[in-house]
Amino acid sequence: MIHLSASSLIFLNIIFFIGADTVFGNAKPCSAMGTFATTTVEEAASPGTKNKSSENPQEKKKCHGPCDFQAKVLREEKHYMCRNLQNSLVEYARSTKKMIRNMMDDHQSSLDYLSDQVNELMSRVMILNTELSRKPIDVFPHRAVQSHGLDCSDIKDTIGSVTKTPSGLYIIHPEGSSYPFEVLCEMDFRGGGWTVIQKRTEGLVEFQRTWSDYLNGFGDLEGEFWLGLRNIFHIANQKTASFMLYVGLEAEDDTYAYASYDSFWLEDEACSFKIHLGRYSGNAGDAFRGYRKQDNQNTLPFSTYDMDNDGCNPACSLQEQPVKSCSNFSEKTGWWFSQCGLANLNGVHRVTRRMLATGIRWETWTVNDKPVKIRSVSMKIRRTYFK
Ligand SMILES: [Ca+2]
Repeated sequence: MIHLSASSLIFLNIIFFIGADTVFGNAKPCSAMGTFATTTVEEAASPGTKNKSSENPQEKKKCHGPCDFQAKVLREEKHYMCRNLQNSLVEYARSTKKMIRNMMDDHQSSLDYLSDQVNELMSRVMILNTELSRKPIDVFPHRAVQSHGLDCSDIKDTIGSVTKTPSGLYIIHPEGSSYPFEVLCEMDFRGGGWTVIQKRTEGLVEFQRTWSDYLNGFGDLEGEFWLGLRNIFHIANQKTASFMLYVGLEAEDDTYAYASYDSFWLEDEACSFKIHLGRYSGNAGDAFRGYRKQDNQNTLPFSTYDMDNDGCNPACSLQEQPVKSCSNFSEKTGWWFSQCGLANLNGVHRVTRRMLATGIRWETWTVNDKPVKIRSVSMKIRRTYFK
């Protein structure tokens, strides 16, 4: 601001000096000014012409006598104008200096004010820090968390009717649940309102987990996760709604397939969350039921390596070896194993440099009679609307 003003002033000064120079030029001795009142404007504006005119012998003759006097008057006029100009310049410089000084003073007082404000804020932060370090437990008192709805479908139907509900994390509190919890809602996929209960992508989250982990859930809702049997139970078993399950599968070669079940619910914890699936539709095949009776996982309880509820009791023969625990046989992952069945979306996700040696299984999705290598998977549920 100051720099701009100063440069403007310098520019003004230059203009002023040019103007002053023009004044001096016009006031050169023996110009036509004053002597010949009838001289044209052009002559007055051109000193060269004027000098020529004054050398004209005829005009010199006319100038006889008063010419010296005229020159004297003009000199005095010039000196007078010079003095005036000098005074004006001095006055101008003085006022410019004063203006700049005032501006600098204004800026300094603004800086002082801001500095005071910063100091005050710093001292407040110090006080708050001191208070926080004194009371580490009472800072965030326990209070009820406000939920957005009963589940993602409910959020879409209620909040979504008023404002746009983007896909992302929401807090839900399903009927029958004693606590609210966070879920990932997909609001753009197939009409929206999907609560994601399982997701696998890069294989960064370990799925070789205990019963307790599968019960309560694990992973990162913004990455890979298992929502937890209790949470899934609370959502899918609400009295006022029925849910459908959608299994989305992506293969190593970027192809996509899905399996959808028009009814999905779980029995309670005492019954080890036995799975119940309705009618299948899709293009990945019904791996939950498989082809043979012993493959069928529908109505089977959930098993982990430390909680064996599978269909191999006491043992099955798989790949010509006796298998007592399908979870152990599946590298300690948890699923609704039958004997052991054709599906395990919680299988170990393994990507080597060239080969995708994945343990994620959905063996009804085949190419050339071989199961497709699955790179990523998600399981999501949505309210079923009866029309
Ligand atoms: Ca067993």
